[in-house]
Amino acid sequence: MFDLNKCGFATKQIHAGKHENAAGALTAPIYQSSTFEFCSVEQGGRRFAGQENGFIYSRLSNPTVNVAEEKVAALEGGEAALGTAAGMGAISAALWSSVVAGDEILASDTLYGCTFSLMNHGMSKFGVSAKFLDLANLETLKAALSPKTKVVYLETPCNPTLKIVDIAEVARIAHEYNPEIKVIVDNTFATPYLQQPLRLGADVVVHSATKYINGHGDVIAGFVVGKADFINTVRTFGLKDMTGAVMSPFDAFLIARGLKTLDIRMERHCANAMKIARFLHDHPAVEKVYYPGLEDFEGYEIAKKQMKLPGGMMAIELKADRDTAAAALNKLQLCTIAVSLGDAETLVEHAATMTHSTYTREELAASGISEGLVRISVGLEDPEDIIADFEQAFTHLAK
Ligand code: 7XF
Repeated sequence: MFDLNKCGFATKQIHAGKHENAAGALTAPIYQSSTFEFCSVEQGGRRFAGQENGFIYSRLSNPTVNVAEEKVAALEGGEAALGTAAGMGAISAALWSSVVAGDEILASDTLYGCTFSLMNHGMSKFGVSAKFLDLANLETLKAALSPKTKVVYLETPCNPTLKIVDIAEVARIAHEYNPEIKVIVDNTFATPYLQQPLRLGADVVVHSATKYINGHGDVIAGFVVGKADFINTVRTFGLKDMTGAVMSPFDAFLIARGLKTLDIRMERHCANAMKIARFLHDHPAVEKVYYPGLEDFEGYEIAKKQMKLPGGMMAIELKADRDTAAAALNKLQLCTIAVSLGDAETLVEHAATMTHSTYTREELAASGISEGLVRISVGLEDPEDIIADFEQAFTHLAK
């Protein structure tokens, strides 16, 4: 038998999750079915009791969703993966499967707005406390670990400031303190092509598959990846009972399709982003560029160590007041003003009033998210055209 485990990334993204079907279709069919037939009452009982493998009901598992799950598990180097209806579904199912009232989550101080809100405003109502720390500072982490700590949670590069956290060091420090602590990494910005947190010592990876994993801006979805035991708990408790946020078979089909080109897309996103970051860095209208591929970016060295390439995401601050900056960005013609990221189209958004509007002004300041921060998801267009669009929009700053 051909051993897919020994194959390269491109082979895995195409061939993992092979599915046998009666017609011999190359592409796994969309099993748009909520329930599955049992050949007898006894068989149904055995499946519910976990004594026999097989499908039961699509809130538990579904053959098309399994294809996407197997691809993501193979690409992240995890034993198993679980597909969910959204990135937030993955994060909430993973967290509710990891903590109980009285526990504490130590989280990075810069996170996607709804992840921050889930911990800060949501889970806190149920007796789970969250402390937000600068995890780029390992001494801060050491000082904060306590017997109550059950999860250390981070994004790297983080949304929206691209802050880089040293995954291997955070995992080492957390596990030295208590091997039971789950280090959960949101790998949405990097994707498994650029960074594989499980291989660096993290326990769990979560994804918003809405972004690069699917890559075509037509799906909301997520994944949890990790050890088979944990994924089974998330599937049978966090997903089945706590959130019900299951991935739809059609979305799984689109994701399995999108994943076949993940490496090629990421190479192009990164190549485009590097060119655009250099252009913005040298542009007189730009105050600051946040991009892990620029030598003067704070996390540059660690990004180089743990990422294959610096990614397709960046943020900028303009040398202009907020209204003038907004008026100039409104002149963009090729780039689209929209949240989300990782699509073929270049997307530009204002973090403080959009993706991170769940943060108060004080919380934004504490997280290093400036009021003027503009986030750019560099698309797959010709980089010269993206640059020309920013160039023409910036001419409106002077007026
Ligand atoms: O539930 P979703 O699929 O939208 O994923 C939530 C999520 C989780 N982790 C990270 C790092 C994310 O960036 C997201 C979603 N972020 C979008 C954005 O920042 O543009 C959401 C648009 S409001």
